[in-house]
Amino acid sequence: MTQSISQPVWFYFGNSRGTIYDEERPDGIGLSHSPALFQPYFLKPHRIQPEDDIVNKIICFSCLLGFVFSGLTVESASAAADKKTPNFIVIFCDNLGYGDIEPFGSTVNRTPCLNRMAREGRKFTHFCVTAGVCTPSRASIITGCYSQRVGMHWNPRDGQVLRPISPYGLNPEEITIAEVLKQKGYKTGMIGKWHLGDQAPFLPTKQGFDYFYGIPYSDDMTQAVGQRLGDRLDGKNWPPLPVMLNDKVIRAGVDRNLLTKDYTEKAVEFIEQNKDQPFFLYFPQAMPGSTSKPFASEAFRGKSKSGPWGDSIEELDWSTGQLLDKLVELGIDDNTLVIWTSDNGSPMGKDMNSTERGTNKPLHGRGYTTSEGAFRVPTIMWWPKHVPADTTCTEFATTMDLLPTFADLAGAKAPTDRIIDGHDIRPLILGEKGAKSPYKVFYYYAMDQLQAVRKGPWKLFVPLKEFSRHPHFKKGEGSQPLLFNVVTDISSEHNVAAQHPEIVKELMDLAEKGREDLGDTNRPGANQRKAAHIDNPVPPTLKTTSTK
Ligand SMILES: [Ca+2]
Repeated sequence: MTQSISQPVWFYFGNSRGTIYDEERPDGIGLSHSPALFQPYFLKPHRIQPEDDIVNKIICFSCLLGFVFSGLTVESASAAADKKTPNFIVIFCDNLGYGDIEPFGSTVNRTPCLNRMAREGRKFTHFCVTAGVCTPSRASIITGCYSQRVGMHWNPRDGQVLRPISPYGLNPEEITIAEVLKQKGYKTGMIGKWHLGDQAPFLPTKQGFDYFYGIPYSDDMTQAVGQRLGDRLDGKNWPPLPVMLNDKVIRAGVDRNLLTKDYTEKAVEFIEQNKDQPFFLYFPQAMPGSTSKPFASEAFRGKSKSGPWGDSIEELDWSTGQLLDKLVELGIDDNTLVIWTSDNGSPMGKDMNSTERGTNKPLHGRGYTTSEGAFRVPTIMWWPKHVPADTTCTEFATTMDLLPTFADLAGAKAPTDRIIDGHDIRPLILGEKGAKSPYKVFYYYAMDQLQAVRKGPWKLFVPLKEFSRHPHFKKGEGSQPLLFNVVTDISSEHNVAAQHPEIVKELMDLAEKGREDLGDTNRPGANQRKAAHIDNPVPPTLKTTSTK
């Protein structure tokens, strides 16, 4: 006999010390609470001076690779690069839910290009991100680590996602996918939403990217929102949305309706320019994003069956088609692995049956939580003649796996001087017979709080005395252990904790190991690293970035 768990109804815009951010609700709960109230554990930030950055990087790479990392070395590596070394394109949508596209069951949004991508490629149905929100999820995909590992899960100024003019950023000492691939002479580009630090030492160009075009944070963090915040979060100094080219702001303010179109044109250009050498394009799209009414260009606006949310998704679909078509046209399609996924599940509307703010169905729960709907993201991999066409991988894998997998495919070395949480999932991507998930355990954190653990098909929500947000319990009531078989019970409806005490115990023990390693509320983990911090952050504007 199983106990049925109902979906709690709660207000979906904010949480107590998080940053669920919506431009229409600048007074969202997340912005009004002092983080100090919760006394969370926070690592003392590593302070760096901007000019130390390059030195740090050189030291770091020298240790790792055993040679001095210089322009000349990269040049030689490039010349020697094996022509067969694959290109990598990672398309990372924002807040797009599991059920928002046709290959994963949408019946409202038309996604012909993604249908084609799935038909010619491989769907991953148990592919997870490491956080229900932007910044920590992005820290993981780029470093191959839990955000708690690299200190990007929370900070006392911003909460769980960075806001403009934050003194915090991904530590330049962390090694990103771009830096790993630079070992092999890859040309590395990033187009879109960064959200791992808007200050000069934290920009993509300081994390291994040769080229950056986009906005250093979320496009919903506009000057108008900042004005409404006033002194809070330095809101009154938030600049017009800074569109950056490499280290410089080149436009102050942007028509957000044109973001997908603009980013797509830049991505196609990047592919054309680098077609004759191995390249890595990290393409974090801005849409559908954190606003209740996402943006789309005129060709898509008002055209879908699910309002602005659907319009933006249909334009993202078009965008993907443009890239795939370009690869085919240039004859490099069978030498390019394209991965399409999302940074976390959709927030969903007040009415969980509506698709007006996306849907994670048939998975349980909203984005911004530790639900399956927040963590499991619709993922398609495409690499003609390599990734088996029209197949599905049901094994568990995560965004943390991209770094070690790309390193392996490129013949580069993943870092060995530090813990990397991801695994090489090449056998899963290539559809090798009998390939299994390399994960012995996976942890679901909400900021610094461990809420759930997965092993095999089992996901256990550990009991908690208090929490700021929970996908199955209301705030203030505490939580009981819940055990779901997330493979057979796709909607997490049947708590079978009472039937499987031995599995509950095993997962509770694994939870404790996770806490020792990655920490928990008011408890540091033994193997956490630090975010970086600078003392005097400045708004990124045309003026502040015009001179060095
Ligand atoms: Ca997001």
